[in-house]
Amino acid sequence: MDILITIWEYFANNILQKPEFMIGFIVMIGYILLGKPWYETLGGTLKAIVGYLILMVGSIGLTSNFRPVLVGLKDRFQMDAMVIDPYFGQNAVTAGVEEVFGKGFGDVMILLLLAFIVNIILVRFSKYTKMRALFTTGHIQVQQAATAYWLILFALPMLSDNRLGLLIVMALLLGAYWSVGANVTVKPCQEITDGAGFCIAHQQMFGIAINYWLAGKLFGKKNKKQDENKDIDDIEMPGWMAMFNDNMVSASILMLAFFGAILYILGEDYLIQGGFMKQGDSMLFYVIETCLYFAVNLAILQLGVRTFVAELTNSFQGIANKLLPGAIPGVDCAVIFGFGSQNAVTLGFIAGFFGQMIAIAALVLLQSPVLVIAGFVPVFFDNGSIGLFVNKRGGLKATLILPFISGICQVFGSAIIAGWVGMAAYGGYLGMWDWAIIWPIFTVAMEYLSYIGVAIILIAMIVIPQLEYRKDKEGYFLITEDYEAYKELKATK
Ligand code: ASC
Repeated sequence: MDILITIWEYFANNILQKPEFMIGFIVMIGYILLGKPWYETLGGTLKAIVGYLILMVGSIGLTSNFRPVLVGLKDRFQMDAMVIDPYFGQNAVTAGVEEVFGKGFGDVMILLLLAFIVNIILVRFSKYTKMRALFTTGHIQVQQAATAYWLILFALPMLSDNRLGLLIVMALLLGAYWSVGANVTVKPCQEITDGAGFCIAHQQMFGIAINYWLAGKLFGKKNKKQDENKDIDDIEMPGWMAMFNDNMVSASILMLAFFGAILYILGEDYLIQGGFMKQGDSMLFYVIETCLYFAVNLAILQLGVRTFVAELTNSFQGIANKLLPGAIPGVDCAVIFGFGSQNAVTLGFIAGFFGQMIAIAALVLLQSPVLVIAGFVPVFFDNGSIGLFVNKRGGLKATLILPFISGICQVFGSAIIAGWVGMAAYGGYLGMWDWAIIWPIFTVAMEYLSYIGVAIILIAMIVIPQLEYRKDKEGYFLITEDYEAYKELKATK
């Protein structure tokens, strides 16, 4: 038994939690199952790993460039506030969980194993469960497990002395959330990517599905003449504004206007003290460089996506043919930035940021006991991807309005839940869409209905894919198995 645990821990530490190697591992297994020669298998695996590493250079570049700037607002205005960001959320759990509940969370590896098994079983029996998505983003699962641990212990304190019970509740809740959440993004992702064959396994899966649905309902393209309902990339800008059609130019200008303003609010003195800028450097050129890095990192991220997505989805045929029929891989939300309208990413991000700013101002004005500082990861990765999705169905209007509302919800939702469960006192909360809106609802259900609440959540999760399947029995599996045939099916209807 010990040896098995050691092997699993080695796998979980080095592969499962490192999405670049997890993707490489999946590609390798997929090509082996397809019977590809060793050199193609090796080549595909290496390309997938390199591609994912490139994506991470872009993603980490964005975060490390802009996170400190946003967090700086906290120090600059001497606010005692909690930062909504996965990294700060995880730190808060590490710092506080022992003090609050008298025990730390040492079972991450076992939990990951159990939840991964739950995910695989649910997908293996997709014929019955209708769940089609394999989660591949272990670094996200670890962050979520930490937050879920706190929320579950808070709501079900009797589990605190029952290690096995706690593990079972966590594995079931998280395993179901991962399987169902990724599954609800299957259709939006296939529609955006013209059937690229992946879905999202991240922190705003319900956020994407709900906003995509809302975009169709509220901003659907019924009136094609209206410019605001058009895909942003199809809007022809008049005269000099045509430069906004180039997404590198538009991202640079928007970031200069918007992030430039924030940098000036922080001020030269603060930036020098904080080590962002060197004494004697030009503030103007520091601002230009910092803001333009947004477009640079976005371009790197897209190169990474282009490098590995084809390898992943081609090789996954092997897994879908032999092991998990009808399944597709669930990947980081950043992967979607390789598709769709890039301008929608930037606009969604900025609209979300305005939403967050307004919500933060409201907390200050209302003298809320919990104040929030915007974290870069939720504000960009959530609202950028929501913007990209809703643009497809609702054009410019949807891209400005829905991420704006999401920004408001992220701040209020996080302030309420983190204040209530006591995480705010430790300086951070995960803050991503599903964790600001869906998991607080789960927590209320568990707090007030105890195990019945857990059962209700699980039943609701199990029912969601069934309802989706009922709505479109013919197309439901076709959409992942053969997107061209799916489109023909839809065209004939
Ligand atoms: C997160 C998180 C990250 C980013 C990254 C986006 O939620 O913890 O590091 O999003 O996955 O590419």
